[in-house]
Amino acid sequence: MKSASADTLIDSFQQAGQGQVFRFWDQLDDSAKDALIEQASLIDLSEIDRLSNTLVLGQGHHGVDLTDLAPAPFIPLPKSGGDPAQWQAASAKGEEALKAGRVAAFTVAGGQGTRLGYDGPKGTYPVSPIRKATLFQVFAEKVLAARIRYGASIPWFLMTSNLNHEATEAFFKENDFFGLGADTVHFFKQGLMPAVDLEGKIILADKGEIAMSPDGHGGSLRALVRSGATTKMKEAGIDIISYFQVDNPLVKFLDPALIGFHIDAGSEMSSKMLPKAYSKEKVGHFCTQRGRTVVVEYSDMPDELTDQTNDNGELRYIAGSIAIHVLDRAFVEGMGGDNPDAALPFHRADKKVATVDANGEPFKPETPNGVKFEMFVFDALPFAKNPVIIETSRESDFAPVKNAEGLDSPQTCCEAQVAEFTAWANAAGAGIPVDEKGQPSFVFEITPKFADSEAAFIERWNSLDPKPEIKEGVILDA
Ligand code: UD2
Repeated sequence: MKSASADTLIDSFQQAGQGQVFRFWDQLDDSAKDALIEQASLIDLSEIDRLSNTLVLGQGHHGVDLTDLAPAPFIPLPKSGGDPAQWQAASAKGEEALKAGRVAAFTVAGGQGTRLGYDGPKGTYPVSPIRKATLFQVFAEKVLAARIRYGASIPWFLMTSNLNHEATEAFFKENDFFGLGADTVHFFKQGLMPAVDLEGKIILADKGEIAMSPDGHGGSLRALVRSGATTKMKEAGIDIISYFQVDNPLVKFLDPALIGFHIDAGSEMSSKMLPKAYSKEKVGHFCTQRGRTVVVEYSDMPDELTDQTNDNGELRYIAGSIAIHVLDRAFVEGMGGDNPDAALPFHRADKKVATVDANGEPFKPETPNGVKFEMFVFDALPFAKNPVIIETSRESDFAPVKNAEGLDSPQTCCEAQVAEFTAWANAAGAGIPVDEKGQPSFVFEITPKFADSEAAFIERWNSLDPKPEIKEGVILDA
């Protein structure tokens, strides 16, 4: 027997034209019925209706507004003409905030990592050149290094999803939280959205299961609030959140310069940019639009804009977003609450969604049969007061692992790490010969516990007597 509330719920799905969700109801046992009702109760039918009408059945370039775009201004690095004194002052201000314990680290790690073809939470992927330390371990060691440098507790928040939450927590437990202390690492799950077919009908993954998937990294704003993470931060005196993605071991999060520029400008959300390596690089584009800062994702940016050049032949839309931000906690509280005027838009992603056929038999499509809805965190920028964008350099901030081979692969990521370690060692006078790409003829590793920046390396190196020989297989650790 169905309970009255199940009846009402099924009825509301039928009224909304989504009755197909309960197509196999009579074939389900009681526990499968309960599970389906629980899943269905999480769905906001009016939201799905609105998204289907606009993004699935509606016209337009995936709903992205491309009018009145211009390239966004940014603060250049000293090497690109920025003012060294301004950068120094910003770093000093950021260091003060870090020492005062105002900053938390925050990783979005809810994605599926499908392109890499790795079956497990992406953070558990081994990336470092010799130790094969995982992404999570590298980040943990960077958090530890920052704690020591700034003498602050610096908690670390990680957003997972129903796809990897348990496995992520278990991995940290197995590794004794990499020495961070279990009570200083906080995990919470992001929200889910149902996939719909090309007619806007919610898809069943199985007879009694709706095809649900994570709601995009923009869902982190809601999830930070709903999980109580922002409350925890407030209680700990934290007002700045250092946001980064799980796939990039080079990332300088807790970056004093970014934090300092952010504070100085009275900004609510600030970001790092990289000059795009080539016009079609798969990064978002920082733009302005009617006085606001926006990011237009590469897939939404038309060729005539990505390829446009200035008189000097440089790409006009040069500023690429590499998904490194700092956000004010109070801003996140405002964006992640229930205020409909501060809600992130959803984007459409066409995907192959495994489902069941009319007889309830599993069906794996060969072409995209469904649409997933995702929010992007950079869509918070137009809501933010005084957003600041600062330049960073690829060699010291960006070498993501996204694909199994080729660009942004484990191999390119490993090379980038070795090139950075070599640059640090050579800045300290190690004299390692390199090729034109900055690669030495051998592979070695510097752990974040030994040094996490050029300045830290030089200090550490100068304190060593005798100095170790840097050669194939060497690991400079702790
Ligand atoms: C992202 C940016 C792109 C550029 C690039 C840099 C978007 C849409 N694009 O591209 O502009 O900055 O990164 O590397 O952001 N995630 C979640 N939950 C989700 C979906 C994703 O936590 O529901 C996390 C995921 O675990 C990863 C990050 O968000 O840490 C990026 O996700 P992605 O791999 O889908 O982004 P990508 O490479 O398309």
